[in-house]
Amino acid sequence: MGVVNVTPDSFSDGGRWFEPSAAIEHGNLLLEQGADLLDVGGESTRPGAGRPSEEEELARVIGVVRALADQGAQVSVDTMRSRVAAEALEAGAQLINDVSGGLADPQMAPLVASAGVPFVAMHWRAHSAQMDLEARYADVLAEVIAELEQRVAGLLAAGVGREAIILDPGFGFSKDAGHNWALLAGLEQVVALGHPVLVGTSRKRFLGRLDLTAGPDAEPTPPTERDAATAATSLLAAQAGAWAVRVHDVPSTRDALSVWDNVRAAGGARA
Ligand code: PMM
Repeated sequence: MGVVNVTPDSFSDGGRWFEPSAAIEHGNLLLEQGADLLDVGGESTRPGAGRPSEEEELARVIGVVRALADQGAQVSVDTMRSRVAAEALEAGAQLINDVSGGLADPQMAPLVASAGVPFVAMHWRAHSAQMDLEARYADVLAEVIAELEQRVAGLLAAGVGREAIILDPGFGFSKDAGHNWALLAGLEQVVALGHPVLVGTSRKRFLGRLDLTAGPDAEPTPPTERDAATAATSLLAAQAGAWAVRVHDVPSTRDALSVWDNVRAAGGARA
């Protein structure tokens, strides 16, 4: 899944594709580079970010979704708002990616139920302005799994089909670096819930601090220099059984996954 952020303020690619024509061009580049799915989003979810209005979010994403879908791309819409999701579906999106898993908008689950489309339910505790305050766990893996199970139960109760639900442990969302590493280490247990699992580690903060010997005040590497680390986490996610990885730089992750394909084809790796 290639990321098309139509935002002025994303942490990872800071407004580079904010103009619709630039976003569409970028989406086409990601497809050429081997993305199977394009995730179009108009709200930055970086920690501390404010929210755009619904009108602003619609203005950012709908034209881009329509243009890419009209060209035959598989498009997902990254939104927490049911109206944005509904209009994106009308414009040709085939999947809804909601980082709040339906918690931010009570109308989201009924929409997903009636539209019958695949829905990514990510582990989420609070909007960006508060999310770091909620990064408290006794056992992050067990709690994320329990909260994802609660989300599945809520979605099923709203009439969403079990087969429509894709889960995502929500790397970086109310998680500090240690929490993210623990989730990556235990990803197989998330996969064992029996739903397809989406993993979004791309360029996130914890990948900017890889040197275990560096002190807490060491300067992190800038987001655009985290693609090699992202390729490594993508490979680990694939090995743990993830269904898809959400990335900004497609070639580096594509190469990492091709390495795994080749090893598997040669019979040397666990499936
Ligand atoms: N991360 C971001 C945005 N959307 N969606 C899912 N399902 N999973 C994620 O981890 C995720 C997401 C934040 O990254 P960005 O600002 O670079 O898009």
